[in-house]
Amino acid sequence: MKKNSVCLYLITVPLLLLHLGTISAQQKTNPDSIRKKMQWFADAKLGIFIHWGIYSVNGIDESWSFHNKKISYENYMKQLKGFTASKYNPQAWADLIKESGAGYAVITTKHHDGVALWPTKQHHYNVMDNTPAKRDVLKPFYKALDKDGIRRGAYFSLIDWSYPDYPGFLKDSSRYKVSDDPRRWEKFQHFFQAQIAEVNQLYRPDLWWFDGDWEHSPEEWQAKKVREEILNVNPLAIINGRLQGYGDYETPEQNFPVSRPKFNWWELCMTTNNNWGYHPDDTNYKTPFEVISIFVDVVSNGGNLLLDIGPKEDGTIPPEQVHILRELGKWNKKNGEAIFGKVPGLPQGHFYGPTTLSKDSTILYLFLPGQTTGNIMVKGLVSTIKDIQVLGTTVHLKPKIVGKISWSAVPGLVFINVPQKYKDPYITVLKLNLDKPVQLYGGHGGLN
Ligand code: FHN
Repeated sequence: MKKNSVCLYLITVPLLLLHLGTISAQQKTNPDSIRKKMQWFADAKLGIFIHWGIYSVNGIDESWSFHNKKISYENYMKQLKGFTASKYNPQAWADLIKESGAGYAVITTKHHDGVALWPTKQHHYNVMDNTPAKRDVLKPFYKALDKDGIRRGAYFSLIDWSYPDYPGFLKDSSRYKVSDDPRRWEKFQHFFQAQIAEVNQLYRPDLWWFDGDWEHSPEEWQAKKVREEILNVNPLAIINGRLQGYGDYETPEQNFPVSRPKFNWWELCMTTNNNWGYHPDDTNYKTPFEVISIFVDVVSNGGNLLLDIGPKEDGTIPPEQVHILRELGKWNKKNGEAIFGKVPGLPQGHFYGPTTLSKDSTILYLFLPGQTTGNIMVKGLVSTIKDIQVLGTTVHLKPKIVGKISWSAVPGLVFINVPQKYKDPYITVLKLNLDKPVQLYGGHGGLN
């Protein structure tokens, strides 16, 4: 018998961190300098995104509908007269978000159409002065989030297609070029930065979610200064990666990464149907099962999910969206132990499905894709399994180790039989307690 050393790799948290690379959005931000403030975000895993604005009056594309000339600008702005917030119940919103299991919420303080949801002093459209809502709709929402212990996020569009000194307007026409009229651009710089300062002073968001940075360079946005001024007011504020290199984390949108992103922190923002804002003609809703599957996959790959809802102009949330959030919440209540405060799981190849680990990597969670029951298999698990529990139940299962050769250090295959009757209506989770931090065999088989 030849005694070869086996190819083992320990999955530990520090090792995972070593694998993380630098990325565009964090080029200017040293990951070590922000690691501490990012912890709540990394542990939260789920956020709820809210696109609420005058576009919900007609139920059309947020801002893009006039930019892309599906409606004239004049007719788009007529929606100001229909934004009532007449049934708005910010505490009910916060409670629903809490029920979903989310740890943070991000609301559109202002979209590309320039209409602010707070009473801006910058002489520009806002729901207090220009709509029948006639009030600051952000303040009571942030207060309700505070009450429920949910972190407060502020989406802020850098683009403002309504502001007379902003160059961009319609898809085929703009007002001017920055290089032709730098003074005019300076006016816009003062304006948008003053609005950011207002939001910062009024609500002190835990998280800034910028959007639209693609229209101008870091220098034109004065991105470094914008970051510094936010952090001067709240040094712990987190800034998303849409500030031309001055953000803290990456924000893939709608399209899901297949291989594990090498980002320090990332968040997939995704709609519940096909649109961000309220769109009654869009009935293409993801099912709770699809949303939970995507959520689990994101978390197992080290990311967060920012799941969007689009309330109506009166402040009610479409029932389909309420349903998705409630089902997600039910699942999280039962299975959330495998999600919140956990770290990405096994590298690909060990298990046909998503996995997560406890921070000390002595607990491995397996998510059974679809409603898989029957025999599942784990490959290359060197660590000994002390216990297997069907999460959210008192059921414990025994593994069967298959194909272990007594004199080889290569581990056998682990088979676990999961009876049909224990399956979760969405995704079943198995909790494997290991004898020590997880150790894996990553070789090519054979004798070593
Ligand atoms: O243009 C916007 C869009 O309307 C929506 O707000 C999304 C949300 O991430 N962001 C922009 C496109 O990237």
